[in-house]
Amino acid sequence: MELKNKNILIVGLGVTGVATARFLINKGAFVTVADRKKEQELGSEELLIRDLGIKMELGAHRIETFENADLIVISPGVPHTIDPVIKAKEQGIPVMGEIELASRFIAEPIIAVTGTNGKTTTTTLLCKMLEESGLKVFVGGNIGNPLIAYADRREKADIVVIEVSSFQLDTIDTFRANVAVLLNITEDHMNRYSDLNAYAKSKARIFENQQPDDTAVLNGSDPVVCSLSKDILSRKVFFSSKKEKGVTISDESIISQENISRLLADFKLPGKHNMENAAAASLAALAAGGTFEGVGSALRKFKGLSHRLEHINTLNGIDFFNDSKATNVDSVAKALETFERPIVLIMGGRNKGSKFYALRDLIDKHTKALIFIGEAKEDIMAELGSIKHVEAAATMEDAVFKAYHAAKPGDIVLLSPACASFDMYNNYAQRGEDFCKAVAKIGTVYS
Ligand code: UMA
Repeated sequence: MELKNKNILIVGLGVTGVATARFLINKGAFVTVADRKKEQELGSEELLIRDLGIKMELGAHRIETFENADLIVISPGVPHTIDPVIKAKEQGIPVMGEIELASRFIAEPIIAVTGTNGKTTTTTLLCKMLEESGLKVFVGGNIGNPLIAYADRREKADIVVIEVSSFQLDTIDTFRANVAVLLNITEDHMNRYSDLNAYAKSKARIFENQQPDDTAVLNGSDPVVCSLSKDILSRKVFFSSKKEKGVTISDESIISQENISRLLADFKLPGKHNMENAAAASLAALAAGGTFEGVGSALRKFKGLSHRLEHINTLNGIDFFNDSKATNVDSVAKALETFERPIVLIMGGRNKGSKFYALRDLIDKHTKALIFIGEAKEDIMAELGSIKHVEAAATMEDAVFKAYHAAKPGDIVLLSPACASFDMYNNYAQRGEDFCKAVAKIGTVYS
């Protein structure tokens, strides 16, 4: 693909836009970056790229700029359905996402992981398994490190592992994953997709360009994933998890049933969902050339990631868990199912168009009190308020103190919001850190 002297428009100036701009400049393109934010709303990191000789168009998007480009590269957070993009496509101007562009410049095998929940845990674990097998790995994508940064790099890895979101899959064309993993599909991002079917179709695009010698790793316990598997051309391997039976696999072309059970016996993170993530990562790693020993070693060492059912402290016999990454209903359901003890649940934030009532039965069974935070307070209250002791909190600290008073020794206080964090924080990590800070304060006030 020739980029030299081409007029290329990048839409969105976040981490993807910055990395794409650097890549394109290195390829000799004339680059313009458009972002609907004003200059004063952008960070210094973003504005630095101006020094590379890049044109910036900030504030509202101008249709002429889109129509005058030779190619448009859009960031994942920019819907491919916005007016200027549609108009440019009508004029025959090619539009692609950064994953598509990057993949055209990558010769190494690619393993891609998608799903509604568990992507980052699985991607990280998979990377560790391959590293423990002696391979040099690049890990990136939706995890926070754009794939285009790898395409731009001189030093190459043996294998590329990426987390991909539905947003990124919406703008692929020829992108091919040698091993593709689909963990699960439940409702999420309903403020961007018309319904679950549209969202699921976007996720299934991870298999779109696979060939018969590629591998698809699929969750056989997930009905939506199973319904999408008919059209996949590559070798399909399903993993299924049952609480009593552990994980079973559909065929032994990658590893025997006995050996996968032996491997997973060494994995200690709580919850059925984590066992599914571990099974998916093991199958993908082995399909991509990882060794049995390497996979086993990573499974034994893996301690889990921050903000995902992370145990923070035990105070007065009450265990505090930070699950700030749980931004949709299904991930909260998985968190609730993990514990046998009574839970005081802190939830809320910015509503992503979720159906909170889907949590009614689980909340009824597992929780003793609910504390609501953020913008979505009223929405959640309307759907769940009648079933439990409920309180609204003004801040995270207020929520954590209220939760502490509602709990008894032996109970669990769980932050698992079912909402995005953007009403109160820059991201879920900042929200999780605020929760930890409030837990630490309880420690000092009541110790
Ligand atoms: N913007 C426009 N016009 C629009 C819409 C947005 O100009 O119509 C601008 C915004 O003003 C903003 C920029 O686009 O300045 C943001 O672009 P972006 O949201 O794509 O931000 P990046 O920093 O490039 O982050 C993206 C992913 N963000 C999203 O998908 C929303 C990051 O995933 C990802 O880590 C990063 O690329 C590297 O690949 C985040 C995420 O929340 C973590 N992902 C979702 C999830 O995991 O659920 C999918």
